[in-house]
Parts: sequence; structure tokens; C-alpha cells
Amino acid sequence: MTSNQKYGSPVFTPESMAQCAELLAAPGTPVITAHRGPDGDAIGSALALWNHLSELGVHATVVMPDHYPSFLHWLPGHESVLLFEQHAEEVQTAVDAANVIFCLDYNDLSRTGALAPVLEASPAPKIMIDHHQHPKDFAAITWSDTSRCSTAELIYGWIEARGEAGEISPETGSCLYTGIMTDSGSFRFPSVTQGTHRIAAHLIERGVDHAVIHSRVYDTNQVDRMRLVGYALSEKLRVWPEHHAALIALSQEELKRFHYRSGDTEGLVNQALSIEGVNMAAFIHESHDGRIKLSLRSRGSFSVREVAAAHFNGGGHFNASGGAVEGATLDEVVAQFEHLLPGLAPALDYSI
Ligand SMILES: [Mn+2]
Repeated sequence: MTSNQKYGSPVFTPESMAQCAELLAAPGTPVITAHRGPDGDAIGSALALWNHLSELGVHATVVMPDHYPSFLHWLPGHESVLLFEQHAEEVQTAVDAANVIFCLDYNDLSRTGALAPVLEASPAPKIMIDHHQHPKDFAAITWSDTSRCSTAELIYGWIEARGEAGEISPETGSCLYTGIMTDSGSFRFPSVTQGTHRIAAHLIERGVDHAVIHSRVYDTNQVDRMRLVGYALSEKLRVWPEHHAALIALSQEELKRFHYRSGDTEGLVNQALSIEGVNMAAFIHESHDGRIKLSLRSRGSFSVREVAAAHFNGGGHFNASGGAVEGATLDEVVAQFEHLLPGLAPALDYSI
């Protein structure tokens, strides 16, 4: 570890940093991109890099495939972001003028959706900074560190490797803190390390107001959503203590009653999973297109990826998966889930 790499990642070798500096010195304007459906880490990483480069006198362009939630619109630099879904022509112009294209928080160009063909067609060298498993080989520089809780933590590492961590502004720091906080479940996931906390501490030293950021991101519930969550928990939550499982199922009619908007049921399945003794939880709902969608969560050593793949046309991660069923009713899919439980119960019978 060199003196200027205190909390950052070993992927930022002096050689790759020199290569990056050379690419940035070429004529043109850097373009910063992230995956479609940008989350706090995607937009936080992009705007952290944008703010930091601006402070160095490098004026980059942030391009997102599509919109991101309004609770992230306070982030410094938000007003300068170009959305491909709304401004395709301006995006093409920016990509044509790019000397480099930063690819943040994604490991495969296809993750940028409709923007992917534009990026693929561009001769500008790509620089990937990401923490997802199995990065594809499309970038001139691939900075992938899957041990990191967030891409924002890697952006901090990149700034640190340039020897500029001591100059991080409150604006850049707020974007970094938002990315780290949202992708780490507010510092609770196993991917959080002592290094993550040291970075957070340093960002607070640099003027970041963590309490304000937390409130701006998380205290944004609408009354309809609160009532929907209340209804789901008091009327619709089913628990099978003998099978260590819980379920919430909602029909279109029920969702409409609470003026459902996308995102309103986010986190419901985790609330079911937070019950003591429950090691697997499901949220099943009737989608507006008639499909029955499932979200599955587990804790510990039980994988819900296989459950989703084997029974619900889905897949995902070990402890978080999903699926969708066509041509069945909500009640039928709920019955199918219930039918599986006795068989899964032995595997779910552990305490953590
Ligand atoms: Mn991320």
C-alpha cells in the first residue's frame, strides 16, 4: 500500500492511472455514463466524478439512459444530466465529442439499454469503474473490484489514487456518500468494510452532512404509500413459523386502491424477512400487464435463486431473486408458493 492509497482499491495501479490521465489529455470532452434505471450509486458515482473533474477544470457530460427517482434530484450537478430517453440528439452529439467514455456501475454495455448501441458505435475508449461480478471485456481500462460495496467507494479510490482525496469538495463528497449509503443498505451489508467507514468519516471531515443526506433520500414517503404498506402488513402478511417463511400478496385492485406508483412496494419483502425466525420471504403481486411477479429474499445459507429459477421463470442472486408467471392467477401462484414450503422447510430451519 502506498501512502496515497489508504482506503482505496488496489485496482488503481500507477500504470492504469497514467493510461487514464493520457486518455483524458486527448482532445474532446469526457462522457460519464451509468446503467439504465439509475440508482443512488449509479447517479452518485457519475455526479461525484463530474463534480470532481469540474473542480479540476475538466468539463464532462453526464449521460443517463433514463430517469432516476426524484429523491436523488437534489444531488449537486443533477440539472446538467442528459437523459437519453428525452434528449437522444444531444446525447449523440456529446458521445461524438467524447475523448473517453466512463462506464460506471455496470459491467456490460447492454446494461445501458437503449443507449448501448450509441456507446458501442463510438470509437472513444471506454473506462469501466464497477463492482459487479463478471465484467465484460469492452473497455480500454477495466477497473473492477467486486469486493467493494459500491461504485462510489471506487470513485473515492480513483480520486485518492490521483492524490486528491484531501481536496474533495462537499459537493463531490455528498455524491460519494449517497452512492455508498444507498448501495450498502445504510452501511449494513456484509460488503461494508472498515475502509468503507473510514471513507465515510473522511467525507464528513470534508463537509458532508450525513444526516441531511439520509433524510433527503429516505424520508420521502407519500401518504398513499404509507397506507399501502400499513394495509399490506396488517391485512396481507402471512407467516408460516413451522416453515420459517412469510408472504405478502397484493392484487391489482388492492394496489389501485392505494394509488400505487412504481417503487411503492419496494422494501415490503424485506420487512417480511425481518420477522424473527423467518429465513425466506416472498412478495407476490399482480402486475398491470396481468403477469404475476415475485420477489424472493432469504437470509443466511438458503439460496432463493434456485427457487426462482426452478418454479417461477426467474433468477437473480443467492439471497435476492425474482420471477414472473404468465397465464396464472394471483391465487394460483400463491398456492404454488405455499405448496413448495414443506419441501423447503428443512433447509430453512436454522437460526442466524
Ligand atoms: Mn452499485
